[in-house]
Amino acid sequence: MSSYTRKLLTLMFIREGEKVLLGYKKRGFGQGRWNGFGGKVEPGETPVEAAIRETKEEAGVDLSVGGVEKVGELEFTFEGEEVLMHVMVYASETYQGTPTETEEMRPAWFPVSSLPFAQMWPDDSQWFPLLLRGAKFRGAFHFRGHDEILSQKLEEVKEF
Ligand code: 6OG
Repeated sequence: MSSYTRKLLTLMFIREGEKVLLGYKKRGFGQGRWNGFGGKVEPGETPVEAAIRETKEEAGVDLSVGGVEKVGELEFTFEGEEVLMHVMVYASETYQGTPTETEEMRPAWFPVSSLPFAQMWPDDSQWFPLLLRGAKFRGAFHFRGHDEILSQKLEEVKEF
């Protein structure tokens, strides 16, 4: 058994009617892919505070704690690597401000019926349908490199 160093991260999806706001990651981990907004939870922050801060930093929009809902928990591991990414997934149906390109992300709205899964992390096509129908979920994905899923678990949960 290998022991993992756990890293706590956040991932935020803003939804407006039949559209979802994604960001094209211009640099760093996941570069070249569309994803929600998020990053590491800093010491002294709750995960939801981190999720709101990261969304402001990366997309320039303001969210309120009351408008944010936790919808998922995902664990990612990578063959040969000792890090376990524990990602808290959030959704918000309200926001303030105009999504704006930043150094890290280029935001764009996508219709829920045509999300760019070919340019997203491969796990996303598994759990996005749950997110889109308002279900809550827990999942774990083990990767080889960044493109191949070696094993996975995914289950719907009633609440967190
Ligand atoms: P920074 O390095 O930008 O945080 N993340 C993933 N998101 C998806 N959809 N699938 C994955 O499969 C992911 N692994 C990490 C969590 C990294 C951001 O990327 C997310 C964070 O929001 C492996 O600070």
